[in-house]
Amino acid sequence: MKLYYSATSPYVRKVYVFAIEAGLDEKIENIVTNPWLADTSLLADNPLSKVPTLIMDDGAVLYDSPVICEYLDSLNTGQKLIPVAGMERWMALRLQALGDGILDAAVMRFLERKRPEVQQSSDWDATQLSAIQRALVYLENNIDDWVKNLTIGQITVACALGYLDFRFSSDKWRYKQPLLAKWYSSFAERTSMQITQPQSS
Ligand SMILES: N[C@@H](CCC(=O)N[C@@H](CS)C(=O)NCC(=O)O)C(=O)O
Repeated sequence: MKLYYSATSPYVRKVYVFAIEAGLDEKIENIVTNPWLADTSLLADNPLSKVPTLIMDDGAVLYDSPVICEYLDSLNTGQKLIPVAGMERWMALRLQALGDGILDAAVMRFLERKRPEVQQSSDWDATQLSAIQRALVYLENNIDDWVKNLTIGQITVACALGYLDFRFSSDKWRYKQPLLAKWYSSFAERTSMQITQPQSS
C-alpha cells in the first residue's frame, strides 16, 4: 500500500497511529506530499487533493481518514480497533467524529491565521475555538465512558490533542481538563504516538 503523506497532517498521523496499533505500518510506503501545492499525482488520485489518501495494492484509491482506517481494520488480524457491531461500534465511531471535529476546527483556525491579517476574522476564530472547548469539556466530563478500550475513537482524540499542542500550545487546555490531560500523557507514551510526533516543515 502507498500513502500520500505529510508529516504535519494530524489526519495522516491518525492513520499511521492506527496502522501501527493494527500491526500494518510496515506494509505502507509513504509518498511525501504537500497537499496545498495541488501535487499532480495526488490530484489524479483524489480530486479533493487531501492527505491522507491511500493507494491499495491493486491500485484502487481510498480517501478520508475514517475510510482508510476502516480498510486497515479489515486487514487487521489482531484485536479490531473499530468494534464490528452494537453500541460499542457506534460509540467508537462517535468518539472518532468528535476527535475529527476538534481537528477540523483546529485546522480551520490554523489556516485562518495564515491568511493576510486584514482578511482574518476573529468571529470565525472564536466560533472554531468554542467548538473545540465544548468538545474538550465533553471529553473531560464523560471520560469514564470512553477510556476503557483502545479504539479508533481514542486514537483520533489523542491525535487531536497532539495537534492542539503542536499548533496551539499557548491555549493550555490541560488546566481545565485535568483528567483528559492525565489520560493523554499516558496515551502519548505509546510507541505509535511517539514515532508519529508531528515535525514542523
Ligand atoms: N476529513 C479528511 C480531512 C483531511 C484534510 O483536511 N487534510 C488536509 C491536511 S491536514 C489537506 O490535505 N488539505 C489540503 C486541502 O484542503 O487542499 C480526513 O479525515 O482525512
